[in-house]
Amino acid sequence: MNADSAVEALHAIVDQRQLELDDLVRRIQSFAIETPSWGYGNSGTRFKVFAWPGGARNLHEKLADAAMVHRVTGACPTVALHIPWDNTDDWAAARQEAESLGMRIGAINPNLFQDDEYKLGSLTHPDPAIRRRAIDHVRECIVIAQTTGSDIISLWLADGTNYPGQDDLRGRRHRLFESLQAIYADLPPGMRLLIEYKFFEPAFYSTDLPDWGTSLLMATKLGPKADVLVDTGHHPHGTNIAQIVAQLLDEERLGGFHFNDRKYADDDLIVGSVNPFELFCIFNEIAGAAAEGNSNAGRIAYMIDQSHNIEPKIEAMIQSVMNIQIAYAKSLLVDRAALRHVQKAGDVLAGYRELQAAYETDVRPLLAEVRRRQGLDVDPILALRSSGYVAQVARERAVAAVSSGYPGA
Ligand code: RM4
Ligand code: MN
Ligand code: MN
Repeated sequence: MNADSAVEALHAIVDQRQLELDDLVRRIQSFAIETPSWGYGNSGTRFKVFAWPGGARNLHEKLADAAMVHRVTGACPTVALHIPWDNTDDWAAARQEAESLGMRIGAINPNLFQDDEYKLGSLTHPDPAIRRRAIDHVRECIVIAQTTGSDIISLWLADGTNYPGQDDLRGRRHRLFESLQAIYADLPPGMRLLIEYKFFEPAFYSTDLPDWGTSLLMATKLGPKADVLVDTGHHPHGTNIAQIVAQLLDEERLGGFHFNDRKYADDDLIVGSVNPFELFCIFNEIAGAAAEGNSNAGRIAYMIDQSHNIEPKIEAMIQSVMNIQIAYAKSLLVDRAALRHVQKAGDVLAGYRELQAAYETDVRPLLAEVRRRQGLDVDPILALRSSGYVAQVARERAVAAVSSGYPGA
């Protein structure tokens, strides 16, 4: 399809659905996606970390890269931080620096997995002194969030066991809840605790927060300031993530996402690169709930969680943002009235075909229009490439020293 016929096809579907182009554009323009500071620095696999020329080495450089992504996409005004990876001794200054770049600090991610003390767990550790240390670290993150103007603490635990019998599973569960209660009690008004889950890795027998059900139980027991965070790379194969999203929306406990894609495990690949239809189905659930007035649908933190291995880091982030926007835009095109009608009639195929009609629509002309109206280049990747930014940071920043995860390598 050439560009003109794609525009015509788009207008046809917008008219047919009785959608207003201006309204669609506004909704896409107000859809914000948070990028992670850790996606701009060097990262890799346990085999090798390839140093990227210009890879961000500190908070200043990560903020600058995130600001560049926002400049070309117009969609990424916040950046998530990971503590202590992004530590600084002056958080008020960091906030100002972000603001001077037109950015805000987003979710604060405590790190409860890289200290020697955490070998047997952090919030679930058998030793109360180590649990206390982990709780104190999250408290420190709450203070950082307050100083930087962030309202989200995003918690992921590596806690678990490697062998049956290594620890008491119910005992760990009790310790987890008690630790979470201590953290929850410290949340200032307006701040939310997002509880992420992952079914495996680094623990191999049991993980203390393995699935959405456990996160939801903890959040429900804690109170209204706790919600569930869905990382799209954290489920066993075959899991229906869209259905999890539907359930969390229905319980009004969907706090946010960590978007990434994967072929095998927690691969942290460019969002929508492997399974764009799954991404669309997730957004279809959100758009469907929003159309019915579900209040949770309007307060979801859309965040990317990627760590790049061989991809150009800033481009990979921009491509992820574009792919998320595509899935979101398509979900807005679903004819909800027609869908309800055929579902009620029990017409199995017709329901699928309603989704397919939206999914197969080329929304790139729509996104081009969105960007044109924002004064942006219609292709953010090309905008980055022609800006000279990547070459400039490659010149200015020394190549960071990186290591392999394996001893002696
Ligand atoms: C985990 C999880 C967390 C992220 C860490 C680094 O797999 O996705 O969100 O902070 O990796
Ligand atoms: Mn994550
Ligand atoms: Mn992950």
